[in-house]
Amino acid sequence: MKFRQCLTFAIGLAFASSAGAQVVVEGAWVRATAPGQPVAAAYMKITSAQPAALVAVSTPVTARAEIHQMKMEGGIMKMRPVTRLELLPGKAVELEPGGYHLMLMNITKPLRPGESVPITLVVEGPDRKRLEVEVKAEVRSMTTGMGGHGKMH
Ligand SMILES: [Cu+2]
Repeated sequence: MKFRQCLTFAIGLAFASSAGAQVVVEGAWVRATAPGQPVAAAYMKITSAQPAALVAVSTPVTARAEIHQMKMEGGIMKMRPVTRLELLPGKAVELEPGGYHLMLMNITKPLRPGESVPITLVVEGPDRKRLEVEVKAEVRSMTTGMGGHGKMH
């Protein structure tokens, strides 16, 4: 599985910069969906060199992609959309299961393991200038992933 891991790393790394901001995205992945399942969560690690904020996301697989936060509130796991996810300079922000994630809603076609989903992150830099970061998120199933044996074909 060494080769696969290298490949994942290569396609999971995106880098974008402008005068206002410098953003690195690592390890982007999307959870595979079952047929008829309308939502998928996407995860990644985002690091901005300067104070910035993730303010919007978009993807060709759906017209409705949101930034979500998952949080325990009174013993219940709650999920809510956020309009702005602050990126502190040099501090990696992890979008991971149980925390922040990107939510792709109203998906009409299942996302299968091994595919990749292009996602555009809109990041607002300190000068309020907006920067678009293109990410390719690898689709992974819940059962494969860490240490699992994914079917190649
Ligand atoms: Cu969500």
